[in-house]
Amino acid sequence: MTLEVGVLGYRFMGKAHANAMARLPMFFPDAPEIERSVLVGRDEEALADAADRFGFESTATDWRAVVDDVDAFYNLGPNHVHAEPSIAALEAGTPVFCEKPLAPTLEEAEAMAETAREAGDDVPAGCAFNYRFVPAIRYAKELLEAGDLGEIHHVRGRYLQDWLVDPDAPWSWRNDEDMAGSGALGDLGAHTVDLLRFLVGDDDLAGEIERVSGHLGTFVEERPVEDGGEGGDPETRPVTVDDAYTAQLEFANGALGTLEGSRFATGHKNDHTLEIHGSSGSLRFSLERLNELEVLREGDRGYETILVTDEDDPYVDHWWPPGHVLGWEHTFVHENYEFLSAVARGESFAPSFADGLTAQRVLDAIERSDERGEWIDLE
Ligand code: SOE
Repeated sequence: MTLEVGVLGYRFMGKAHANAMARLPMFFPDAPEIERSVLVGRDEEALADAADRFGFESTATDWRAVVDDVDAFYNLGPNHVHAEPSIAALEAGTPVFCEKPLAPTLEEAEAMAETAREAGDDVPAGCAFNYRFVPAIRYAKELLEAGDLGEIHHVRGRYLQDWLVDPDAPWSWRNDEDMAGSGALGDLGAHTVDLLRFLVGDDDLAGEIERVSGHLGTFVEERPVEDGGEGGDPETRPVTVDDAYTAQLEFANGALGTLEGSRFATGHKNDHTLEIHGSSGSLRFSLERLNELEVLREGDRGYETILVTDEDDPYVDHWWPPGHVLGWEHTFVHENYEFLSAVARGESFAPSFADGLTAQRVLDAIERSDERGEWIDLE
């Protein structure tokens, strides 16, 4: 059976997922057969152009006409359009793959996760945390699960970008609380929180995050609107989200965590780093060197850099011979392979909407902590 896929959104994430779908038959021959059936957006001209480039059969300007007509619905729009179409699709029994963060607000994320729960495990509802699908991250998880790092004491995650450090960088929906929910916290922090949960969240490692203390900052309060204010002063709009955040965490086993995310980290373009220290070892990962994992085992005097590109490393056998490195776009191929395979089998998929909600609870608590100036306990 060919799965018909409908996709809402044709910009950055639309392109990343469409590229992934196009790669599947060539590199993952056991993936289900799919048709890039319909691309959804509002601007008809831009949509038609994207559909043509991304290999979609048709276009639609209203997601309502699509959600119960396809075998899988991808919600890749801005955060404020995550909830309504995703809920409608799940209520129609259509599996959903939704970009992160799951929603702009905790209330919407709760409603989405509840609808996913009601739809049942045979209707997969996935939250597209693509960094779980980096081979080196999978390798790190294997080491952690095998107990190679021992008892986890410290967890550190930083996600640094710099695309807003210029005060004249244009305003976008990502600067607006109603549309985005939060700024660096939701956009970048969601990835970091999810990855740390993925790696050390099991009860026999650090467990879930139980307490947080957060601090949010906005450095530029308004930004020019692109192509706005013809003839006079440029039109500006207020920035109503954080430009950067920091947080401290306490995990169920007592491990301490520190997080940081910024759009103002001059010189850092997409720099996501994790460090974990356990009683018998440590590991380090950097997205800028995503084919590598640095591991230090008990007794070592320094980190060993492991090139995670062997044919028995996670996902690598689908691509090139050992040592022929992979990139950021491959993470989307891997997550699409897993999600669409779950759809074809009618089985659950992880990261799920429940995972998206758990990350959102942490982010929400970080924000509340900042507002109240106190630590917040998670239930
Ligand atoms: C922009 O900050 C962005 O594209 C995020 O939205 C993505 O999730 C991240 O992977 C790269 O940066």
